[in-house]
Amino acid sequence: MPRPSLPLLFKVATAAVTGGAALLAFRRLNRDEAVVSLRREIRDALHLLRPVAGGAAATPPAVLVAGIRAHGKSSFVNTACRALACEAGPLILRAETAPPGPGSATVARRVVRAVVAGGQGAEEEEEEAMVELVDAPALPEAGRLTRADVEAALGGVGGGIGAAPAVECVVLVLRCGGPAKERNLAVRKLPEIASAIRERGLHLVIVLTHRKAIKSLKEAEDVRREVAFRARTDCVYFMENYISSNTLNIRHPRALRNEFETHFTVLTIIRQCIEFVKLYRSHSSQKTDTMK
Ligand SMILES: Nc1nc2c(ncn2[C@@H]2O[C@H](COP(=O)(O)OP(=O)(O)O)[C@@H](O)[C@H]2O)c(=O)[nH]1
Ligand SMILES: [Mg+2]
Repeated sequence: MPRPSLPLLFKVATAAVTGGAALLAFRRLNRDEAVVSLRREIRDALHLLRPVAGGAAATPPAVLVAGIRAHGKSSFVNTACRALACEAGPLILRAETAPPGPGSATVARRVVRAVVAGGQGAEEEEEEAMVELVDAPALPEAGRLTRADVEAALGGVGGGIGAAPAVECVVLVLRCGGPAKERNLAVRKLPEIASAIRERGLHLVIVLTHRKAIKSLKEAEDVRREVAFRARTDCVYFMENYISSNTLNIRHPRALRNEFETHFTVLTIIRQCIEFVKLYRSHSSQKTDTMK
């Protein structure tokens, strides 16, 4: 049998490389489009959100980001801000984070306004859309955590100049990496935490950070099932936050690469929160109507 000539082999190899590159470019385009359309959906949902009972039309939804110290609450806030604002380049911290160890960077309740970037090439002047993320001081360690701590974290009714807004939805941040004993202890507290949140008429979303620490699909499914069962919710997401140590460079801050998984997950979580806020507002206004 005659051996294929070298130019033919070269042509086949070039065609294979070009085909592979085209497939990769197509996949990247599809992913970019998915993120852009999710962000557009968030903007539309925010514009359609009904006002707080008796409030101004433009009140942004207030989402409490709660959880135990060093589980990634502030990092979640920073990740959400980056994805909503469609930022590239170095990671900008809106909420201060601290490396693992004693002491937390978040000592006071802080409201971070996450602005949603406008549509690409949108000609007309669009109203600004934003979500208020409340970065709360940490809940005590799982072993000492009580229902009263959760109730205190949810705060009062809000209002007043400079006061944190009243919470309308809760994102509960839980680290899925790290010592399994610590995680199991926190997971066992979930029924108590979830019921304190629900008693306030609030919905909750659970975010399992440090996703890359989960080694197998089976482990992920086991953790997800356990968390969903204990907290009685299917709103459970795995996420790898953007963190500043990934941009460490001895000469200058390095640009952080945006990841499709992180962007898409955090935007999905925010979209879900807006839906829960919508439910919460319509329920509160029904209650106000029946009391009249
Ligand atoms: N690898 C990894 N590190 C994370 C993640 N989220 C947070 N961290 C790191 O965990 C530490 C504590 O995070 P921080 O957001 O300050 O926790 P907080 O106390 O709950 O607000 C910081 O060093 C972060 O860089 C994550 O998803 N993956
Ligand atoms: Mg913090």
